Amino acid sequence: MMKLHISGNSPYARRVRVAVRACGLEDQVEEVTIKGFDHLPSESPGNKIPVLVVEPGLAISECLLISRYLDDLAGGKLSPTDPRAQVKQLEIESVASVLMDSLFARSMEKNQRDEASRSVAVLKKEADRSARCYDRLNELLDGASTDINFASIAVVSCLGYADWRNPEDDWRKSSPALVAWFDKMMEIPLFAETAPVY
Ligand SMILES: N[C@@H](CCC(=O)N[C@@H](CS)C(=O)NCC(=O)O)C(=O)O
Repeated sequence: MMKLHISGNSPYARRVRVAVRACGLEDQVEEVTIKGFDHLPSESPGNKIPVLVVEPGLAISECLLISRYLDDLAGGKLSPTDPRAQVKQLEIESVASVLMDSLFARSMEKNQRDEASRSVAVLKKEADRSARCYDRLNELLDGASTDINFASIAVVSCLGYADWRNPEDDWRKSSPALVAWFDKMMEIPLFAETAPVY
């Protein structure tokens, strides 16, 4: 059994947790909730989650790489085969990846630094970056299907994280098409059951 080390509210881990379910690999991947960053497996030199320990001494980190590996094992369910559709999905997934990093960077700046050492310039730069990403996702997901794929997994995971850690973004206000799409996605059990709890 492979072991996927996670924390319940991590948006990066959520991408993999959804991929495991969408690929039907629950019987091959055990989720292990970390007890803290001092307790990560030795196979994770970066000391970040998610990390997938495939077997003792052999592990993959980075949510994108872990998800691709699992999807390959499952025979490729999460990416379209049509080249044009593939590019469109990669665009969506890439914008969502940038947004996730931007949300996470701001969350770290706000929650892991005392007020005196917080950088207003970094917070502003990242808030502007996030705003541009919401706008683009609002265009890209306008009328989109509710298919489960790498792109939709990435977008749902970062919007769920934004609601928790960056509620001041109020992305729903300026992104009506994204709201309509996100609300439909959240009716799908694998998204509902992996949502952050706070
Ligand atoms: N690029 C990594 C980012 C993973 C990441 O930053 N995870 C956070 C938890 S949400 C973490 O482990 N943070 C610990 C740290 O920054 O030291 C990925 O895509 O998986």
